[in-house]
Amino acid sequence: MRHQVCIIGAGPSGLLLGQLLAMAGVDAVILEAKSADYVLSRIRAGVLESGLVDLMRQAGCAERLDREGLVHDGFHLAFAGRTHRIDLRGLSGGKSVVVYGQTEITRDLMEARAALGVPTVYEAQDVALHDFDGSRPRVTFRKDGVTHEIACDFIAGCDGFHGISRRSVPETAIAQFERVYAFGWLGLLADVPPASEELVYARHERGFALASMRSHTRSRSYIQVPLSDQVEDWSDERFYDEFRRRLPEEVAARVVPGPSVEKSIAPLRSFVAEPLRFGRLFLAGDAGHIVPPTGAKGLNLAASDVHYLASGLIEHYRDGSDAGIDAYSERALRRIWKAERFSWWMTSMLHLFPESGDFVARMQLAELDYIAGSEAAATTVAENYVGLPF
Ligand code: FAS
Ligand code: PHB
Repeated sequence: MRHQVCIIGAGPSGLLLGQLLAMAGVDAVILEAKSADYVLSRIRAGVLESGLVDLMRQAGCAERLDREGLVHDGFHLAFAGRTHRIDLRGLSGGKSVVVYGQTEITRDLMEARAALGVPTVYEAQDVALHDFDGSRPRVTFRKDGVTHEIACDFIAGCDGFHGISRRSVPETAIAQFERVYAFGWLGLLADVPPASEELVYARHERGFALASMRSHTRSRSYIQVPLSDQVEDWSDERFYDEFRRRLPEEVAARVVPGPSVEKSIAPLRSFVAEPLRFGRLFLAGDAGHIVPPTGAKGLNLAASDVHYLASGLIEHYRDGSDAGIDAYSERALRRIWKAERFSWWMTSMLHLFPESGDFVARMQLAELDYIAGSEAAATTVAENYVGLPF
């Protein structure tokens, strides 16, 4: 088989890249290790920057998003018995975010790809990347016991943090920057109304909590838990009791407990690989970087990577220019590092770090009090949360 581009991974990065390339007439195949149903079963992000919304519109996949997505003009910070609203629209010059589950983004992109009839191989096993440091890269994989080979011009590694693409790069050719946090987020999805119209990020002496949602009838709730905890340690009842204790009273009073549709613990990590290009191989999305979800940046960073990479590849085939692909890594990393900073800063400010002592706890409260009392400080929160320009 031969394709112009071989994309590894059918998560949001791979699917969005595939859609943008297909619409520009670039021939790309996607190889995905899991089944489509398995990919759709993963509950991940929930807040979209306007940049991602615009890309979905550009990809012709935003009809349901525009109909069902919830536009949010602000969110709340709760700390020390107080609640302060960050006026996103007012402080960012009119921008907002859209609440719409990553699962729905993935579903919309999968359906659009199927409608175009362009190739996706699900349950592709033992994907291996070859000769991407030369001019004739290849990808091999096994499907139903048969080994296949794809010759291509470029490989897009969109296979997430645990994928094969980044691991195929020689260790001497890549620098990796990482911070692992000593806690995770226990997330619970339930078909009950959210406790607040807008998201509430709560810093509490017992630990962080986030009241989020997927719609007016489906809530998404999180609490910080030690990495030693297992999801089996947390019954729905125990979760809701702890969740309420960490929220402001007026919000806690509106928590409607309901049976968990999904419940899981996600570890928190900051991670960046440099560079993001190795000859004919490009890394995009979680394959190249990870952020703690506190800043709602993970999925949105994948979108800006894909924007830069798709533009560069289309320019290569349409205009015969390699300026875009040559600039991809540096251009993507500049935006990645700023999102890493914001996500690390929000995580450092809102979570319990018992090992860091009382001084850090006081610094967190001072930071939050400063944001609540300074338009300049709140503006930096707002402009990062809605997403810095592409
Ligand atoms: P993904 O990991 O989504 O997709 C990679 C795809 O590649 C997967 O389908 C995988 O099966 C496939 N793959 C892996 N190895 C392969 C191989 N060898 N061959 C072929 N295919 C392979 N972000 C937020 O903004 N907010 C959140 O609340 C949030 N919560 C998260 C919770 C968890 C548990 C995780 C892991 C991430 C979370 N994120 C969150 C970040 C998440 O949304 C990612 O940013 C987003 O999924 C990135 O999309 P992709 O880059 O496509 O990677
Ligand atoms: C979510 O709804 O899953 C969500 C929202 C905001 C975040 C993280 C997760 O910062």
